[in-house]
Amino acid sequence: MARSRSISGSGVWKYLNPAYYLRRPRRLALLFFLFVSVSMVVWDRMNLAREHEVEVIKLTEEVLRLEQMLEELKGVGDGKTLMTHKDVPEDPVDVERRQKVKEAMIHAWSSYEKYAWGKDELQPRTKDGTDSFGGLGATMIDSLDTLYIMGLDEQFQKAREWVATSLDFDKDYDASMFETTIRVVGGLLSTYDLSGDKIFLEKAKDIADRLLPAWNTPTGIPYNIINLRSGSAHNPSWAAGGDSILADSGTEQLEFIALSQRTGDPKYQQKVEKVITELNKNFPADGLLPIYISPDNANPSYSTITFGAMGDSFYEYLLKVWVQGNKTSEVKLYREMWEKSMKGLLSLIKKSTPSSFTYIQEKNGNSYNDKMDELACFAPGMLALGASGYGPDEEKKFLTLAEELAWTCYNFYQSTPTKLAGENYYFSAGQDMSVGTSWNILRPETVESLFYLWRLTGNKTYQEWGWNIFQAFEKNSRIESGYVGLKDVNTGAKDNKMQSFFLAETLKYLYLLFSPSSVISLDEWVFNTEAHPLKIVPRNNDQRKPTITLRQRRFGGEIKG
Ligand code: DMJ
Repeated sequence: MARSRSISGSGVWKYLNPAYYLRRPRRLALLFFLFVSVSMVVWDRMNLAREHEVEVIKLTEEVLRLEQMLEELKGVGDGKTLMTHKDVPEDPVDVERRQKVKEAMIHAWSSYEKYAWGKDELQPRTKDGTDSFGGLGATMIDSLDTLYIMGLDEQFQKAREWVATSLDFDKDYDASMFETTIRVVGGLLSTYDLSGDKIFLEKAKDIADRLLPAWNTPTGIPYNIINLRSGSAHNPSWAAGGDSILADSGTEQLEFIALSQRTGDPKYQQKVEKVITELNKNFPADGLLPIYISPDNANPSYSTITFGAMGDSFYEYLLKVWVQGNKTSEVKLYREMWEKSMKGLLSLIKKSTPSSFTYIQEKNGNSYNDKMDELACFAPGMLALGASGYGPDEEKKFLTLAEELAWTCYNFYQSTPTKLAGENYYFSAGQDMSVGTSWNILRPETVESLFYLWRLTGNKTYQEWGWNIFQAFEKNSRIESGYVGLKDVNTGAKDNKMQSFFLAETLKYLYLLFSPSSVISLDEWVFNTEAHPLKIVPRNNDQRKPTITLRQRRFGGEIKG
């Protein structure tokens, strides 16, 4: 026993002794071979396990995606297709801020309800209403989708009853076809898309039919004023040489294309698309058009080139029709024209001194003007929305430009004693920006851009900036009977108008700034220039049949993400 123990003991130890192998090279080689083989098997197994893990993750993601699709399909017909469901936990700060914005909407709406029901706009200080748009209930219609999105059910139902029983477009009134389209046609169509309630589509068709004769000009570029009863149309007397205004003539495409899609009648789409093909005939290489265009021969007349007043939404709609048309080859022309215009926009970009604020100049002939309207603060949002259609380098360049311009626009607010922006700004060497026209009429453009930048970059800074602007409105513009603009952002002196776009746009964009991205997802909706979201549906050139049918959504609280 003692002997065998010592043999087996020395047998184990000798294999662990390196000298044993040095004396036997063949065994050393065998050992090395064994080591390499085992290592390869282990390495191979580990790789396989890793590949499996990746595969499992991919499959889990796919299952989640399919589950989500199933959820959405289950919602078809009860209005739930209008939103995407995602169980993402919400930041409690966002929830609280969203509530505050909703409360602001309740205050604005109940003031309108109390003092100006059915009128176009509320005059909060005199506690009455005024018909600034011919008595079309502009604030009522502009507010419908905001009420709906915020889940203000009772208010929405009461407004719906007014639309069904009291809204009458048969008015001997010379209306702006631009304002009437973006507020009334846009507001009604958006509410139809959200609710599926046919009354809104019927009314949208009624007013659009009254506007249609405005396009009966030698070129198809519309007259900008039209009598809602007689259909007689003309241009405003103050416009140069009886010309049409660029923004007023090129900002009906989204609404009228949407109307053709929803009614199955191509006539609306044909009228507005003709304007773009006409303007494209002599479209300059830099894509910049002066603000006055002849409806007789489509020639631009010597006038300002601007991304501010009277130019702005023409450029916005070139991009948005491309988005509305699912970015397909059928709407390629719009994207091409927009990209040309963005080349032109780059040629107007300048930096201030000493603080290097990026701004967009205006141009007249060959001379540049260091002035930027607050209205042009829609441009950062437009650039952010359009950036993803470029290749990676251009995308980055335009997104960076959007962020720089948003910083400038935010500073339009921050640089005044009330922290509310004036109407326009001048830039001069060594002095950065100074306010020109110093009123603030509750405009939305900067918060609109902050909304897009927040959605598209996920950078919470934009929410903070939006929150600061909201607080400045609360502090300076809120009074017991609604919200007013300021006559002067330096002194805080108040005016007497609650603009309808404050409820349509400013409060809606602020509300969405603190809502999950799935609420009115940018993949499914496109906002018109008055912030009325229109559902993106397949573009159909054969429009004999309606391309979408929506049933009415049961009301039950705010639209959830
Ligand atoms: C709104 O009617 C629209 O946003 C339009 O495009 C520009 N003017 C106002 C808001 O400032």
